[in-house]
Amino acid sequence: MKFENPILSGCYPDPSICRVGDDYYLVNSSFTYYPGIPIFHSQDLINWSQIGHVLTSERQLPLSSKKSGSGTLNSFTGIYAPTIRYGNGRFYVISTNVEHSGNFMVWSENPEGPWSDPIYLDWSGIDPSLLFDRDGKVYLTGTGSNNDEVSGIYQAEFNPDTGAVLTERRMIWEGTGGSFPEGPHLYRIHDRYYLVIAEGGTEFGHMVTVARSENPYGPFESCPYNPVMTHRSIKSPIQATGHADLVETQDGSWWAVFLGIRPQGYPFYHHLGRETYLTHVRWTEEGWPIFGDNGQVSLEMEGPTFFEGYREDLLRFGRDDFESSQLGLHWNSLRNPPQGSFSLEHKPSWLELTGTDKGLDDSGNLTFVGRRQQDLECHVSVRMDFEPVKDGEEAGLTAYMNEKAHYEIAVTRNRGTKTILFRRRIGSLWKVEREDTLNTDSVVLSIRANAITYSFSYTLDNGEEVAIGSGECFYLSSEVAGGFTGVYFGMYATGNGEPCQTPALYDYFDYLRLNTNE
Ligand code: 6LW
Repeated sequence: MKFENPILSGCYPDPSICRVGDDYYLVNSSFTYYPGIPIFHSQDLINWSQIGHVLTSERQLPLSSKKSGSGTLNSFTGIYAPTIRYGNGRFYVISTNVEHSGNFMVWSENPEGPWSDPIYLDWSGIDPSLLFDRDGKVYLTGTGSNNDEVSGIYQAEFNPDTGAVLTERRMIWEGTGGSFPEGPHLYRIHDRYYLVIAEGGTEFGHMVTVARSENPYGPFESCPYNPVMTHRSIKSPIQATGHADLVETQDGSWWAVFLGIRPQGYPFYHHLGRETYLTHVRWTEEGWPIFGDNGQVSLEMEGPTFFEGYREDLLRFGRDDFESSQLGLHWNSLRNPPQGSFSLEHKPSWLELTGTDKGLDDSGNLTFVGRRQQDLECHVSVRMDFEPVKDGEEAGLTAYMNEKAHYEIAVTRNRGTKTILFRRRIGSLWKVEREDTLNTDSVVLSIRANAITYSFSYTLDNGEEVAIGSGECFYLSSEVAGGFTGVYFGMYATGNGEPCQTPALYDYFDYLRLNTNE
């Protein structure tokens, strides 16, 4: 049966997967979004339901910078590429908290969690991975670091119970000469060790390369037809394919999850971030892997034999009316949420956001609850009550790439008058494009997105909809805004330099997909 790529749309980069019996688990990078490292479950590799997050406390996920000293983390840092593995009756997730504590590991006997406190590792570089070998040995593999090491993939033996690195750190493969050899995973397949890595950087030159050896430390023989998967310089709606992780299914077939992008316009840009894709993997008689159709993948491909169709209950779209006492798993805050900044209890069935002094331009902990944009064409809207009592207090709805690239529609107070504004922030450019007086208590704020433009409007209690402005998706793309994330639609509140005295109340958040054929 055919399936559609990406299998996880929106900002779900650097996927890693493991199988336990008939159950598959998958994790992604989460940068400075909190909770961190979303974890998904599937039994067919196509229908994925989020079962939680791996990092759900500030102890596990401190998102204040240790290194920059500024105490804040910009959106390009935080949690990079995790790896999930199962061994010795435990699930392990190993990852990197960039700008904070570096490489760390957490474990749990239950993938839904709770996960352990982080075990910090004496290991440099990023993209750490684990192999639980048949002889009981465990290998820690990762990228080189800036400590004058030759660029390549490094490895040592590892104790997963203590986090101790047991042997010297050794370079095991430099790759095929592409830039940024990273995202390594070591596998024991049949009677060989296979090393799968990414090269070329995570943009349009991205590729997957493979090498193998009789020994976990090499020497590694490079696959004669590397890169085994890339879309560089080919005409495809999917680009930047790379950062793959292999999994063998219960029926003995092989599959790979990996990241890719769906660029728009020309010159190409992508604003949904790097998404999670799936492809079949076949093996040649000589024992080399063939990813997809000779290294290329499509938006529609043949699924595993045990995939029997899409589950309707997993579609995370439609209305969230905040009836539950917990926020849904698809919601994130930006960095650790300020104490008391949001509540689902103060006014049942409403989400209450109380702004701090931090705003959307800051790299600190602002009051923000958002979800990934997962479709190029979609319509999001919220109904909000907000009565600012001081000039500068603000609450609204934002299309947010990072602190230097966001558009928002917001209710505020300006010289004693309640107003509604549309503002664009693009790098060092910042402008309130329009500001109208607002004479109603509640208002519906909307963003309509297509592949080119975000259009903002508000609807008054009398049903009158007012278009207030628009912004190009291009300026919120990774190519312009930088970084490794994708656009989030976020509800936010801020006092713009001092805490808000009044909360903003959100009655519902609607996410409607407008063109499911995209
Ligand atoms: C990830 C690394 C990468 O750790 O970007 O470009 C980092 N490739 O593999 C964040 O996604």
